[in-house]
Amino acid sequence: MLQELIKLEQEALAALARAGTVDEMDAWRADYMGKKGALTLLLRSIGQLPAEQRPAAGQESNRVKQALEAALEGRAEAMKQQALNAAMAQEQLDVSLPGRPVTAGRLHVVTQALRSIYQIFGDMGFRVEEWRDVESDEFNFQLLNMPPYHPARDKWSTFHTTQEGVLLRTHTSPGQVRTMRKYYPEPIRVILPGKCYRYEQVTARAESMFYQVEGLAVGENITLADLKGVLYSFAKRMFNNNDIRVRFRFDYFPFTEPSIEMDIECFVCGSKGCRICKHSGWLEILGAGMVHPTVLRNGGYDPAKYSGFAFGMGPERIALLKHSIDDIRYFYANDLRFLNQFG
Ligand code: FA5
Repeated sequence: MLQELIKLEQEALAALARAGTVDEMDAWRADYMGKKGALTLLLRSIGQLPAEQRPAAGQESNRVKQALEAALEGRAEAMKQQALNAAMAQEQLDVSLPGRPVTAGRLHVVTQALRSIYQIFGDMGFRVEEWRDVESDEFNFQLLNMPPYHPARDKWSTFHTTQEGVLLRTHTSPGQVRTMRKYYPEPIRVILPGKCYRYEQVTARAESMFYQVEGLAVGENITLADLKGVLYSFAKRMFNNNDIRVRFRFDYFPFTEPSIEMDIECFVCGSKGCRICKHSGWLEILGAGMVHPTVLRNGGYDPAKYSGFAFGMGPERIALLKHSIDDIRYFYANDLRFLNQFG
């Protein structure tokens, strides 16, 4: 028995030395130490030995078992070390390689224009308020003095949704009544930036998705002169030019009375006429007017006591002018060669 144990030990150690992979080591463990392994079977047979031989055989078999377990552990450790050394040799860090440049992001040119607008109106005491892109027909049209079938609705080619009375806002003006209802009876001075959507032909000066910044002031004794003063100060600061030429012309909006639009001299062509200014030398950047009494009433303010002005400007149009860009479609075409030129 003792001879057999010693023979088994030598054989097992030799086999272990040949095992070069984890699978081979698992097979070795099954061959010798598993349920039907050679050592296990030998240990089981000790019970059948004559009583006087059993203690010596038991002792020796324990020693062999421990020796094999220790050998297995040592072999596993050696293999781990080998794998680590191989990996380290292969994956050496080459500190002389140049690093990959980190490309810094920048603000989109329209975001820059929006932030300048917030800054300028912020300095004049206007706070920023945001409303929803998906609007109701009620706020986009009805409360702005455009009941169903009002012909002025045609001015805003609309994306309707499959849900009756729900649409993508065509302008930021629905925020006027929402803001009045929120702040009544406080005086109001807010700007309402956000995206607008129009189902119209995309051209060099018109996108189907674009930003507007609405402005609204409501209080006592607010006049058209206040509106013109605010817009003119804005234009001077936005274009960094105290001598900037602007012009106000009468316009029509159902929700303002009187209504005006503000044009700025076209910097793109130096007022000579180009496709951006439709060859007129002027570019319309906003519509505005005195808040219509019906709209004031819809917002909760009594037109006998309160008055107000409102305007809606297009930051993309302002960015076109500011940077002498001749096509609005560049803004959202996501061409970095264009966008990287700003900021
Ligand atoms: C309006 O949308 C009115 N809600 C503006 C307003 C507000 C009037 C408050 C009175 C009181 P209009 O459709 O003209 O008006 O658009 C206003 C501005 O948004 C335009 O001057 C222009 O700068 C910009 N804009 C309009 N349509 C587009 C478009 N398709 N692409 C880019 N900018 C546009």
